Formats: sequence, C-alpha cells, structure tokens
Amino acid sequence: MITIYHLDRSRSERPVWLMEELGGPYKIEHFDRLETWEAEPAYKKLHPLGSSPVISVDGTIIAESGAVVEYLATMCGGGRLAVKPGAVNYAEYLFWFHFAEASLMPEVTREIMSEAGGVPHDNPGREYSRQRTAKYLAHVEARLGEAPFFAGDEFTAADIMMTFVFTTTRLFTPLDLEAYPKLRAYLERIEARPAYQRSQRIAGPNRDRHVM
Ligand SMILES: N[C@@H](CCC(=O)N[C@@H](CS)C(=O)NCC(=O)O)C(=O)O
Repeated sequence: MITIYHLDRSRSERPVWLMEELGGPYKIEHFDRLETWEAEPAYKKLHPLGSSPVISVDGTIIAESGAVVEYLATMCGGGRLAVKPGAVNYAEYLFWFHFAEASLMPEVTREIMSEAGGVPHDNPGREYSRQRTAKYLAHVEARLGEAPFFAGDEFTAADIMMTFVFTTTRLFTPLDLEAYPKLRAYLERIEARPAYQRSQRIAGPNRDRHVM
C-alpha cells in the first residue's frame, strides 16, 4: 500500500496528482506547517531530511520529489507516465524531469528566502539568481513553443515535476509569468485536467478538508 504524507502547501502535491492521474490506489495523511513555514514536528520524524514529499510503500520510506515521482511513475499504472529508455523523447523526458528540482526550483527558492530574509533587491547574489531564473524561464517558454508537454506530445511525470514550480510555489514569491504566454497557456491546460483538479481538492493550498 502507498501512503502519501502530505505537508500543507508543499511539493507533496506532486505524488498526489500523479496517483490521481493513475487512478490510485493510495492513502493520504495530512500534516501542517508551523508559523515559521517549517513542517510540524511529526512530519520531521518521517525521514531524516524532514522535508516534503515523503511516501511509504509497503513500509519503505521514500523522500525527495524526484525519487518519489520516479518511483511511482515507474512502479504504478504500468509505468504509463514514465518515458522508457530507448524512446525517441527519452532524453527530453529526463532533462525536464530533473531540471525542475536540480536547476529551476533552487533559484526560485533562493528568491523566496531572500525576500523572507529582507535581502536587498540589488544584492549581487540575488541579481545573479534572478538572471538565472530569467534564462531558465526563457528555456521553458521555448520548449512549450515546440511541444504541448515537456517531454513531447504526451503528458508525463516530467509535467508533474515541472508544474509545482509555477503553481503553489508562487504563493511564497511573486514570480511574474506575464512575459511567458506559452507557459501561461500550458498551465491553463494543466489546470483543466480532471486529475489535477481532484488532486488540488485533496492536497492543494485551498484543499477541501472533507474530501480525503
Ligand atoms: N528537493 C527537495 C526539496 C524538499 C523541500 O524543501 N520541501 C519543502 C516543502 S515544498 C519542505 O519540506 N519545507 C518544510 C521544512 O523543510 O520543514 C524535494 O524536492 O523533495
């Protein structure tokens, strides 16, 4: 049995959405953040990293978004949300799947932390980070001009990795998407997906506490 330990307003939206795309089955346990935004102590005890997401699969604990999403995409639903080695778009799939947490999210998080810590906007580190983010967003925009989804013609787990950066994350920092029309159109397509909508009712920032 798969249990998703969902931390409020966090990356654990990803596995919930993935399992909704696949039609389950899974269980969910909800956890809150403290006023400092840290995860509540019970969440910290689930894994030594103390960060979201964390899932358990038949008693085995898995943390870190990429590992969690790759595990579920490969092991569940006949692997239909993972692109297989040898497929023509395998390299694109790998790139976007990993780019989300390895490159894009660290820059966006730096901006969130800088804002929260009152770092001046003209701080050199902050400016460097903003330049990198702009370069990354231009790359995202170019990709979405070539293909409807990050890995190509089909929706895959790479979309699940990428989307969180542009949705709930933006509650924490004002990432302006005005200059990225293809990205905005993509997000509209994503937000229209029934499974995404279900996952938001279950685990989104305005979740319906009566659902799961
Ligand atoms: N790269 C990690 C980042 C994990 C992470 O920082 N998660 C945040 C939530 S989105 C968190 O747990 N924050 C609360 C805390 O660290 O107490 C991943 O993708 O799993």
